[in-house]
Amino acid sequence: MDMTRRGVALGVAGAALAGCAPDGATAFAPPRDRQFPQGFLWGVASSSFQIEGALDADGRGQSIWDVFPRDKIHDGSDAAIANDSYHRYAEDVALIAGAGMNAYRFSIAWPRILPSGAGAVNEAGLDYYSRLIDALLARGVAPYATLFHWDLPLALEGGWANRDTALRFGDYAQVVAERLGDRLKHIVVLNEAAVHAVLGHVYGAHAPGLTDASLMAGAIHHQNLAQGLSIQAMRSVRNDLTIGTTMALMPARTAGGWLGPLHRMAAQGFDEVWNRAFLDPLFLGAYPKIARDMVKSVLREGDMEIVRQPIDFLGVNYYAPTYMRFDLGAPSFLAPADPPAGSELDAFARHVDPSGLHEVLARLRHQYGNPRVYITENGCSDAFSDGPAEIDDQFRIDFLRRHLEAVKSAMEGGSDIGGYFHWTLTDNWEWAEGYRSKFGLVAQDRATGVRTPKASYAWFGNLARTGVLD
Ligand code: GCO
Repeated sequence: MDMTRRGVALGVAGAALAGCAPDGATAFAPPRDRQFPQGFLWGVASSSFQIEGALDADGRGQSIWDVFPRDKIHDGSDAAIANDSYHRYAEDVALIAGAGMNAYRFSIAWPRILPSGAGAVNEAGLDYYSRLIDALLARGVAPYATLFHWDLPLALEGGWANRDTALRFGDYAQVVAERLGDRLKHIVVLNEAAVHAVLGHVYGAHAPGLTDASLMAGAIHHQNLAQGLSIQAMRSVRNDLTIGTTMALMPARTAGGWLGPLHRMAAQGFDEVWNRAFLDPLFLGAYPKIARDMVKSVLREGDMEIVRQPIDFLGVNYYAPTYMRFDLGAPSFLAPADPPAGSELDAFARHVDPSGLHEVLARLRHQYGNPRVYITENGCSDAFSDGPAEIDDQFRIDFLRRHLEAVKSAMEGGSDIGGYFHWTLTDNWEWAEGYRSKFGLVAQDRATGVRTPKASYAWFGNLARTGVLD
């Protein structure tokens, strides 16, 4: 089973067996017109560890991903060079601007700014992002910087299990706001805290590679707390920042069958921990029941006021729905299920289902006060291969078109959606999948680093320039 993206069974939802969860895909109305509004953001997203390389350059400290065992990476690779974007960022910017995109979501590596996670600021690390930001602005591309895309400084003892990490994150965010905020106006605080918490701490499939379900409490709550503290810290030094955060939102569905009601309860348990453990504290100021029971050991008085910060936008990362089933033999009776027979599958064997994106967007509208939303990631991989990329990637164009129809339809239904960032610009190092998974609009020759646009690059560029979904 692919543990990087598939719905995973959580050993955490013993109390999940109550209530009902939404079940199954719901069709959405096709968009009435195919013109996106003026000013809509069209961009690509990336993350520091997946593209930068240059792990030893200019005083960068180690991150938890630097020491993640290579035998847990499917192709045994590492990210020592990746896209070498640390040195070749000007090529990335030229590709982005050359396609007519007006925004770029990248992430800042915390260990480049604060090599020990706290304390002394590394000027050379700041300079790199300063150069990148200047290069983007010079080409009319708005920088959107994620503060934490999983490359936690290794020096922070205990990682997210330790409450102190949340405080240090607040300090780091303040440094970024103070030192880059004159030109960097858009901040994405966290990337997919759920993925980091579950795959990194329960399944060990991602760094820090731990397999201890009791760590979920800290991994969830201390990331939420860090988010709140960092927003407060950044607002205390600048009042002109647009601040949001990004979540991996997945509709939780069931496999059906005669155990249907029990399966639906399993799906609800998953939903509470994966989606609502992050949405509810931020927008509603409280954890849902199962997540609350889980985090109570680390929750302190006053925390929820810090966690519930007004944000300017929510970033939605969407790839696929998840399927869950009740299983007496599984931890807390919760196990992943396969998508229904006959479902169209992506390279990760996940259900290709734009209706799931529409469902997520409708949920935000109905249950969370219709926040301003940017789609901060969406995309699909070429078929897994250690060979070259698929340059004539018609399947990707088709995937994008259908998911953007879901976005436009949600907008016509009243969702406040301001932009779409495709994951990703250039094929890069896909965590536990290594280089065999390729999500880019642009291919990269790994031996030379030379970038070659795929067919989808031209298609997306046309969309970015015209705003018309052909
Ligand atoms: C994630 C990360 C990205 C991935 C992308 C494709 O969501 O896992 O944000 O780093 O590379 O999602 O799986």
